[in-house]
Amino acid sequence: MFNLNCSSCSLRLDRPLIMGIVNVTADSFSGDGHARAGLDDALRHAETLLAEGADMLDIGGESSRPGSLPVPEAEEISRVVPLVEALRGCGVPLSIDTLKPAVMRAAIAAGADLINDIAALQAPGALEAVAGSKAAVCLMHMQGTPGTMQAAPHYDDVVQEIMDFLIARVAAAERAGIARERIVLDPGFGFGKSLAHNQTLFRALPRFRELDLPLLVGVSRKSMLGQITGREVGQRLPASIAAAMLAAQAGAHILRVHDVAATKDALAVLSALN
Ligand code: 8Y4
Repeated sequence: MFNLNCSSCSLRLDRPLIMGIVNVTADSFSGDGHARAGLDDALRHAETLLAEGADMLDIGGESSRPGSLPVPEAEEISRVVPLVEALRGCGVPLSIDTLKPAVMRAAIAAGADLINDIAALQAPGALEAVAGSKAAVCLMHMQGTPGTMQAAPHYDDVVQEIMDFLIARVAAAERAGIARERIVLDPGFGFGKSLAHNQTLFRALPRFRELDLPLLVGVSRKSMLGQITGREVGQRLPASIAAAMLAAQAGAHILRVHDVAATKDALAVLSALN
């Protein structure tokens, strides 16, 4: 059984945990022209996910979706830090989805427990930002960058290359002073991968357990599920649940999902009937 050491917590990973996704965007305008604070929307959404039984929250101030553009560092900090301040003490660990060291430092100072970095701490200063704290980190594989990664993904051996990458990033993290007890790994579904790559990777999930670290899997609503079902993003709940349950059966320790209540029910059935 794995234990994950976060800033203020030691997470038991003896059953699949649900990480609920909270995106905080720029202040938007509602249909009637009134300003609606991105922060208020995000806070209400976080409270819904907590009521639904999320085991942790993943707060993101920059979209990592294919084709998305970077957000300036100061803007990302001004989106994420107030949310961390408002949610710290909510009873579950707070994860921050960022690849920027300055955002990591600010979020950790505000009370974040885990850094979820789709670039696996490769940005200059990122290893040091986490090493100088007690936060946990999720090291994810991505080929390319969010802007271009889906253009022409290529691998000779997708499973081996991703395992080798993750092994190298764990070594770099340990050299920087991040203990293994603080590390989670993620093959990064959809990040520079064709449907065939995602399928090969998914079927190989049991092999990632050989790395002897906890695994996080994020497939919720992703385009691979759209390719399989022909459904638009808003109609991918059944597909997301099926994929999350398969990931749980394959040994995933943390499931990153949009739909916490549905995932929680499905996990209850999985655990009661398998
Ligand atoms: C609809 C909604 C379609 C969202 C696509 C998406 C992962 C992650 C993302 C993941 C880890 C996303 C930040 C992509 N995916 N972090 N982040 N693992 N660790 N796309 O798989 O949700 S964002």
